[in-house]
Amino acid sequence: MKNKISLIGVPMDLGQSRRGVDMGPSAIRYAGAIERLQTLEYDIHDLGDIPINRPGKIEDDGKLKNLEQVIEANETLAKMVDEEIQKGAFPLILGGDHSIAIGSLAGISKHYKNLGVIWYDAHGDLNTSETSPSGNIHGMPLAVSLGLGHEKLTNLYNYTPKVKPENIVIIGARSLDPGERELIREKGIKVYTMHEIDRMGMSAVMEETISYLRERTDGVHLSLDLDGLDPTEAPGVGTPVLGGMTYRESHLAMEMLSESDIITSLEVVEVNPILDEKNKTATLAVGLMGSLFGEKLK
Ligand code: B3U
Ligand code: MN
Ligand code: MN
Repeated sequence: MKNKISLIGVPMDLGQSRRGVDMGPSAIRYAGAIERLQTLEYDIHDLGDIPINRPGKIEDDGKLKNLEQVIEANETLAKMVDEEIQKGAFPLILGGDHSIAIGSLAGISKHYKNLGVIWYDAHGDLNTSETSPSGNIHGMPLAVSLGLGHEKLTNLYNYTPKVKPENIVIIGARSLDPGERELIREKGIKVYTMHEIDRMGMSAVMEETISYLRERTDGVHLSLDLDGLDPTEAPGVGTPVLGGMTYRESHLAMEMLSESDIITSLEVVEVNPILDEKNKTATLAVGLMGSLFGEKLK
């Protein structure tokens, strides 16, 4: 892993309907993210939070809620991420809701021929405005990155698609809408649902994931949605789904990724301090970052 890390906060809550996830970057910083990585001897630069054009009254209906604001924030994010990679830094993006993955991937993917993506999440985030049951853009970023959905989203940063379906691995899925299931089947996207994790164990799931991505990609973005974990351990998320990955399984996954050294960018999303218990979920997120960045090996 690169020694230089650029941290970018994205206080965005407009991609879904529960307020509070805009405070995610503060909560994760407050839980000691920077100190944790400094202890591991990384050279970490906190670039602060990007500005979000957040209206006083937030529109909460429609097919693509707050589309213009989501686009604007993601354009800013894409540009910053792109610049930091050009400077040779590892981008570490703190959300915010998962709609910010649209901007992260737009800034990252142009630096790779075959960017791999690990989507650690209870959800597939593979809806389009047509298939979405909610109109929430945080349920769409993976589809958008495949080039599916509203043209203003798919064409963000002036190119599409950002990722190829065969370069994606979804881990922890247990809440998939009908349109998402169809897309997974149609595109042959690799998914380890909770069923596979229970049957195979996390160790085998990660071994397969790592060797699969190592063969076909030249960089791997880890998109870490905290609702991938079980809500008993990560209660501070907007759309909790029972039966998720445990604290131990998640640390094991991060440690195996650390040993493999395949991860080239990271985003941590969906931490909602209002719904949390004493910053438990943000603290868990920082612990997972510690494991991913090599705590065990130091
Ligand atoms: N699939 C549903 C629910 C959802 C997606 N992502 C989250 N929730 N966090 C949707 O609204 O698209
Ligand atoms: Mn998600
Ligand atoms: Mn999710």
